[in-house]
Amino acid sequence: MSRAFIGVGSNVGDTEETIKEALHMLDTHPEIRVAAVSSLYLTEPVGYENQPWFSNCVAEVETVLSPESLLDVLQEIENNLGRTRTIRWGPRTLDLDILLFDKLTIDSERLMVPHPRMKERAFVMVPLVEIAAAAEFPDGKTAADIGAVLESEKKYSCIMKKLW
Ligand code: A4P
Ligand code: MG
Repeated sequence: MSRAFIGVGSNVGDTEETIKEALHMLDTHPEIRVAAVSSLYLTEPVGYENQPWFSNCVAEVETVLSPESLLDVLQEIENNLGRTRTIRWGPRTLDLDILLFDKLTIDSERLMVPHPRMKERAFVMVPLVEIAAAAEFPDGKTAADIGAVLESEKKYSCIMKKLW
């Protein structure tokens, strides 16, 4: 059994409903169990700024799937929930990213774990620290360690509002 963390984001349509539905689909998958979900945060868009604010949360899952098979499931859920995306970092109905998968480092064309941009992103790190401050990266650093770096760089307090 592996433990993974999934970053969940949405900024098109009824974001809260979409995210609830996505978490339900994950949890009802026979080979995935959702063990914890963070608060839902309303966050300022990062990267491409001329778009609506995002709803973001992080889910901890237990799974017997390989990382690649977990990614297949995430992409199927994104497609089922009608994801439309035309601009990189632009608006999307649903984005499901694998943040961490056990303590593995994966660097393939299809999958990079830990997610390459997560350490600089408060919309990922704040919810991750909330549910799993002790979660370890492959180098042994914890989510709390990375969160503390963001905080010291004053990036931790990007505008965020708790929705749940
Ligand atoms: N891929 C590689 N590694 C992974 C991984 N760890 N998890 C590949 C999931 N997918 C991974 O992803 C493109 C390809 O990345 C996939 O086919 C997969 O093989 P995508 O989701 O279709 O494309 P994208 O959304 O443009 O890229 P990505 O990487 O999801 O974007 P980011 O970097 O996550 O940025 N601001 C706020 N406030 N909140 C947000 O949630 N999200 C983004 C998206 C930008 N700004 C945001 C937010
Ligand atoms: Mg993605």
